[in-house]
Amino acid sequence: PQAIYLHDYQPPAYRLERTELTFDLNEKATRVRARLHLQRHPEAEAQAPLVLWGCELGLERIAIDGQPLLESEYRIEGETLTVERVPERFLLDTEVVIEPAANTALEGLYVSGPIFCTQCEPEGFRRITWYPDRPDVLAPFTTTVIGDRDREPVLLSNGNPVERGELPGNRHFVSWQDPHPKPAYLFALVAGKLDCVRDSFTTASGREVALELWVEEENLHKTEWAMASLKRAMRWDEQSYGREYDLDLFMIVAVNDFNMGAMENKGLNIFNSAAVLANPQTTTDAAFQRIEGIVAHEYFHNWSGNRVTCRDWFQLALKEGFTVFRDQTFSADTNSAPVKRIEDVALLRTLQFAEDAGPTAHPVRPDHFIEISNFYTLTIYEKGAEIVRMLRNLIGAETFRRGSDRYFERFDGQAVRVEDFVDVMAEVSGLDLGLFMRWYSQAGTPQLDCRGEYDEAGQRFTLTVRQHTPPTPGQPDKLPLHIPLRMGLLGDDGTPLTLSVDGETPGTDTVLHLTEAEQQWTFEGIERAPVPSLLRGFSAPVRLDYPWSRDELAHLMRFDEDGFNRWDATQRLALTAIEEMMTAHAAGETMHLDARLIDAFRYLLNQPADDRAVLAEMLRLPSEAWIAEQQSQVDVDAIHAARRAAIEQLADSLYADFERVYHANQSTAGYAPTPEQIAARSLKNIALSYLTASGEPETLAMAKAQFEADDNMTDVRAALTLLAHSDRADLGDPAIRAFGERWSHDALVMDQWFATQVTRPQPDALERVRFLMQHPAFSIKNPNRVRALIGTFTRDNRVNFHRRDGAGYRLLADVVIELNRLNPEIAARMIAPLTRFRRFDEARAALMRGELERIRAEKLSRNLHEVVEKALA
Ligand code: B3K
Ligand code: ZN
Repeated sequence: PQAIYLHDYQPPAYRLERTELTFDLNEKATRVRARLHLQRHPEAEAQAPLVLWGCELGLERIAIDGQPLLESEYRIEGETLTVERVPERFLLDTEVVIEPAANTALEGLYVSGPIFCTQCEPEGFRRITWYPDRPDVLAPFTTTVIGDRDREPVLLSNGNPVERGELPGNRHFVSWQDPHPKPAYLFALVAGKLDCVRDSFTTASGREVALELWVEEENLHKTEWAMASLKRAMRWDEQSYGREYDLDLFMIVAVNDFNMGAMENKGLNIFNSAAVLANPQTTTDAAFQRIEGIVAHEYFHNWSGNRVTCRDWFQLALKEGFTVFRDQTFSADTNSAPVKRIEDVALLRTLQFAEDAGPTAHPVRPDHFIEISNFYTLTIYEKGAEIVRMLRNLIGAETFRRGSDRYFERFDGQAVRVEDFVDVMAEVSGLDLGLFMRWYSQAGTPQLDCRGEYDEAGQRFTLTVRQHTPPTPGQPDKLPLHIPLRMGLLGDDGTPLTLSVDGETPGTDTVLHLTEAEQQWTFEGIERAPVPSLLRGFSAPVRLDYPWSRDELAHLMRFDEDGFNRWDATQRLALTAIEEMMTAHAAGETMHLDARLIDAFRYLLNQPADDRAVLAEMLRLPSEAWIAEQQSQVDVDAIHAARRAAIEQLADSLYADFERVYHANQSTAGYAPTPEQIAARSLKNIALSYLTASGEPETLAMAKAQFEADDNMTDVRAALTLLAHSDRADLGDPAIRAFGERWSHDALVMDQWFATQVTRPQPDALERVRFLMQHPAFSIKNPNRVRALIGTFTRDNRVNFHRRDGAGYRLLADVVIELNRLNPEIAARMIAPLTRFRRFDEARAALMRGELERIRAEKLSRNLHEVVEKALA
């Protein structure tokens, strides 16, 4: 396979005036007729050939202006079809036959159970028909869908329905018209037996929009939350970005087999059922919030992605980074803002930092790829969102809003580049963002080394900051970046100190602009040695080092004005304590938890409960993944043992406090996924997890009672996890059995059942995974099942995945080899943990490498080929 380079970009030679499609649906043989009204671009050469893309299409007919083409008049090579000579303006008419039922890759047109659906981003449309399948070719679409009246009573596509009718042979059709020109990746079709929940939304300018949520009948009781979330998102986008919806109809469809969370097709969003269906009995608080965020994300794409789209796939972060930033802000406004930030940063710092440090590291705007599907990554999405956040912080929220207004206005209906977005922001703010652009081209996580020096005689504090970005594949040398460092100084009594940096209005909080490899700032008039609070709100996606003492961290934990940094100080304090225990573990000594961490937790547990949501986060010890990120060579066993011992010692020392918090946060009202209730449940369940870690037998009885009370899935799942992960099989096994029997009819709940079992820390977890792969509720063809069982195991059960005998690696390789044939996109995602072998000891690295070699010996899909070659390079 050949790499494609950004610098090879050529504008399209032919424009599309109109696309007319007709689908005659059949699982085994769907006939697709495409009438493409094409016109040569005024700037293209008269001789320019017409190039179309196609993949696994049975071509039955191809004609230009009614004249069938002879075989000598066109050429098919790989995925392209070229016609050397075409008129300046013409109608290309093709007919192909495709087989949706055989499509296990879930790209293009496929069947999910009895439902026909599509996934076209990024390059799935070429599996439907021959087409200029690139995001910079836009056209209005008319789509006629023909189906069986009984099997496919519902026939949907983008835009508005304009005609429907009956046909012979118990068939019927619906024609759809989408007036907004769009690239093919935003095309969608859905057909099948679906039920509809209807609502409506009145836009700010008073237009009525019909809202439709289409689901299979058994899911009708799980639609309320997504519909409510959609309406909140529509209102928020009007208020926060001045963006109104632009069609009379907005539809969401839930399907069970889907590679990603959802897809923003124009007017017809298609969702993975896991990312849209919710009900208190079946869905945890975390899932409720995730659904709200994804519904909003896809809706927001209507402007950031659809009305203004990407010129080419290298610009993917233009729409994804911006849209993630938009959904993050929406969720922060709707729920606990500091907790949302904490969750987003925790995800970024563990998984995205790991990606940035591994063999598949790439810039937020990559400059080449073999398979673009491999680039729907945390780097593009999450780091992409951090870049937009930095921009807003650099120029201020109001100026940013003026910039986004101008961006949407200027580029409406166009396919643009990252520069277009950043240039508008530079224009409205007058700030030079030239250096800032490096964030898009340089891969890797910058490291900030900060040092403070207090000069008592001069009453000044000097902060020295060095920045450096480690090499990544293909980028050995890095340049300094423009990094906003938000900070403040705390006095020894906890009061925020006034900062006078030259030229600025004094305040207790400031943003330093790092632009050089090393810089220094001096703060005058500081009467006693301060404690610096750095990188407030996580103002840039960097690793930050500062030699805080533990007492200073405890000080920040108590007094920092910035909620995020109070949490971060607690994490750092816990991290140092756990690392000390890991050293003891390695030396074969007893692991003692630093009393200062216990004191800090005691303090937290006895604070007035003004922000329970943040408190719950502060009580969560750093994850195994984040601890691993600190190590030059990851010692999975020591991490697990030390973290576990820390939890147990906190539980023993603070039992009464946890018990009080557990009881004080019991819900009295009926379940609602409100921020207040979510915070209380979160706090209660973290307290319960500490209680059970104490080993006191009555604590598992409390978990059992909570499980049996069966009030809502958040509490049930939390209790089930504690029972199932305990050493008390007499309590765990019956709970697992009861849960499995109760929910065997609900695949999304069974995914939680799988996930709970495969995260068991006990050494039988891997055998449990193999066993559950044979369970009737599991199917390797369904991405949700694969993620729940295999993805959860390899990501969240590190001690068992990294078993010394290599059985975990073998298991993952077996799965990847099978997925390579069925669903290359998912295969290339699942393999990620194996590609990180360089982070582990020699014996483990050799075993992981061995499995990669075994995979490499297969006939690999383009997706897997790209990842495996990078890993072994
Ligand atoms: N834009 C889609 C991505 C789908 C790509 C799958 N290969 C989902 C989203 O970011 O909204
Ligand atoms: Zn998106």
